[in-house]
Amino acid sequence: MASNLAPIPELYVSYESAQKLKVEAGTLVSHDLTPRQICDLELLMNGGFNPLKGFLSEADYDSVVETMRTQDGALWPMPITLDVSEKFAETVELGQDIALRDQEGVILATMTVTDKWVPNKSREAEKVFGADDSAHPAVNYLHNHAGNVYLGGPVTGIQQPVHYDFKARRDTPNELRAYFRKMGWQRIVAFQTRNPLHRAHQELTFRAAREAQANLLIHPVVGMTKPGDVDHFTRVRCYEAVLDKYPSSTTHLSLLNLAMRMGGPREALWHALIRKNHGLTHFIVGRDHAGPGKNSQGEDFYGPYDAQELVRQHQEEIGIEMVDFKHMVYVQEKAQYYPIDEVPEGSTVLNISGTELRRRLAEGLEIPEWFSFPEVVRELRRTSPERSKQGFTVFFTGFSGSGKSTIANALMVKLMEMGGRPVTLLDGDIVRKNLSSELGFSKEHRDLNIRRIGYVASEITKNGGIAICAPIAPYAATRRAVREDVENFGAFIEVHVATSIEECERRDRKGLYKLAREGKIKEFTGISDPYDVPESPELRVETEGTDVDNCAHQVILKLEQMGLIAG
Ligand code: PPS
Repeated sequence: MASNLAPIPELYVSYESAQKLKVEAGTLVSHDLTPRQICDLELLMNGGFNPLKGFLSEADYDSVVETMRTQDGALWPMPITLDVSEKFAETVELGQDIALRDQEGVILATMTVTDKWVPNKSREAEKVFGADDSAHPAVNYLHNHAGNVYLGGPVTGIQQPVHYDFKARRDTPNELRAYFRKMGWQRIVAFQTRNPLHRAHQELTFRAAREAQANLLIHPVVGMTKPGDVDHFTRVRCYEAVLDKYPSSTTHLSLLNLAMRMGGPREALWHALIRKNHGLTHFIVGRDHAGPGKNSQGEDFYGPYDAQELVRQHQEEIGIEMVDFKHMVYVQEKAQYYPIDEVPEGSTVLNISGTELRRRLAEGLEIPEWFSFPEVVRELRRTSPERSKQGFTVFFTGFSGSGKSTIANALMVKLMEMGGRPVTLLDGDIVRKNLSSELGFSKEHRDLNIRRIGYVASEITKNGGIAICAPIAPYAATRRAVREDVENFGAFIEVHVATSIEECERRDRKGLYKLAREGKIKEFTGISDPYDVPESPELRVETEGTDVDNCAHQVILKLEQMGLIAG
């Protein structure tokens, strides 16, 4: 299969029209795009999502969810939707143009709203991602981050989102097509990745290029990947570090600002379509492509080769050839990588999983040269120092009067005695005095309060400090959101201070329970407002019959066990 490298349609208007539109759009209702929507919009505008002309209409959305095709029959497995809040949706009428802006308020596009509807998110989760299970990152996004109303309609592109990093390595589909034309490349195989390249990947990409007799495009995703992945800055430095291991006349590195959904088979198909739009003729699909990890029962969401199966069924229609690969493993006796099904009998197979790699980085252990390149390991160690040097957050949750603050204080003193990292205590009362003085105790205000705490804690964690938080934090979904914020940068240790409501009320240190019973304080947690008991916190401490010192010591032991403080 040789490529057709003619330019593909974009949604941008001319430079002159864009200048005019920018001024005219000043009067339009504005939607501030989320980071994921910015990624989607960029690929809509530059033709990466060709043939889509905008965010999906309701009919196209239904059709894509149910059949993986738009209404007019075009293969499109992933719903590209503009989710907004109910409040914003009320300000928009059908037929109205709205301005789509980035997070700094810069206008990127306008959209004529042709459709507005409340989606059935559970159906979307079941059909697109295979299960309505929030352990799936995209399902979690759908239920806990995405707005409840979808807007659909054609998009008029004004300008690309601004990127300040790695500018020279970012290419639109038409820029890549032009590059391939210039180089005279006819057959080009794409390698999609969200991980640093280790030796197995290099071997796999070499083999793929050889098998397909094609040039190689390393095409990593730098938009949004799976929560917990190595950040794209580090990864791109890693890719650059190994680029000279490839022949420069046949290999190119280009960054793709895609927001992945980790949708396995459907996602693989989507990736193939995106690569076709970028002028590729071949596409590598390995084991567990775009896999989301385990479901809430601890099982895989998809079979390891489901993605290959689905792409195989549609490759002809898309016009891209799949290069499928089995899992690559290192064979010690041969000092070489082999696909797992081609390993010579009786030989010793070595493999380091992603989890094992993270453990070795976290504990400062050796990472052998057969596994990765020293240049890559050096970059990874710069970003992820061993655990006992990283920041982390201890997040206490429990009823008012459960003893959170007292234990948190004791823990702070113990950690300060050990030294090494700055410690900050974000106690419920202190936060409400300083960060959240205008907030009350409605669900909305509590969520805001906890998200603020989470934001500060994640910044502290990122910068190598220890954040100790001690709010009530009654809602599981909000605690999870904070966990996600923090885990981008370091460990999150949820400690449930499991004092019963009866005991808290009996102690009633601040006299608040009495007032709550008398109805003088409304929405009081445990009395007239709910508390979701943490299902699987890192630690649960019982305060009845255990003194404060001992409770704080249990946290210290947990931290030691997790490698966060040197033993
Ligand atoms: S939340 O839900 O996490 O935002 O609450 P938090 O900020 O931790 O609450 C801090 C203290 O506010 C006092 N207080 C109440 N608690 C619960 N419900 C109601 N309605 C309420 N009104 C005031 C309470 O003493 C909390 O203090 P702690 O430190 O938990 O005892």
